[in-house]
Amino acid sequence: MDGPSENVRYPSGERVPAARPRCPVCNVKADTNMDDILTPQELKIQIQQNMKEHLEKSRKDSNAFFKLVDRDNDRSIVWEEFEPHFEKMHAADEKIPPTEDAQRVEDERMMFNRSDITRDGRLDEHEWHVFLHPEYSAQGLVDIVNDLIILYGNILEDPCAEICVVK
Ligand SMILES: [Ca+2]
Ligand SMILES: [Ca+2]
Repeated sequence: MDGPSENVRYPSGERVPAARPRCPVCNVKADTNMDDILTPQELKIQIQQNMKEHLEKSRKDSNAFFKLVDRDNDRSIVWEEFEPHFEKMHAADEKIPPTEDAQRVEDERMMFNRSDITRDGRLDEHEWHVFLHPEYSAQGLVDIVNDLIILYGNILEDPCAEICVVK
């Protein structure tokens, strides 16, 4: 802890309180006045900046991925164009190849169709971004919350379900 020792006293004799402990992450750019203390306002500004940067990066990445997946260059992606990429996207973090897991394919297809805001069976660049990053869409957030409610509702109804989810 930095700050005055117990021997530091005001002229009145009252002990000067020790400074707050240094924030271990205060050397980050969020501490705009460099006082080693993050105020709620500094933190809020940094979080907003991080979200903006993440959104810009995710848009850039999804636009590059869009061009790769859109084989016929018609500026829209149908499920059949995406499906060959599905396994590659998730192969590293799953024991069973995702395309061999019928439930996994069904869930992914549901997410694909859910992102098709215009309901024309194809994802344009905006819909594609919503598909890859539902957290940036109001409807995507609602869908995520509803999925969690259903998931945890099922767990509460079936005491065995939690064990199954952990596996
Ligand atoms: Ca296409
Ligand atoms: Ca569409």
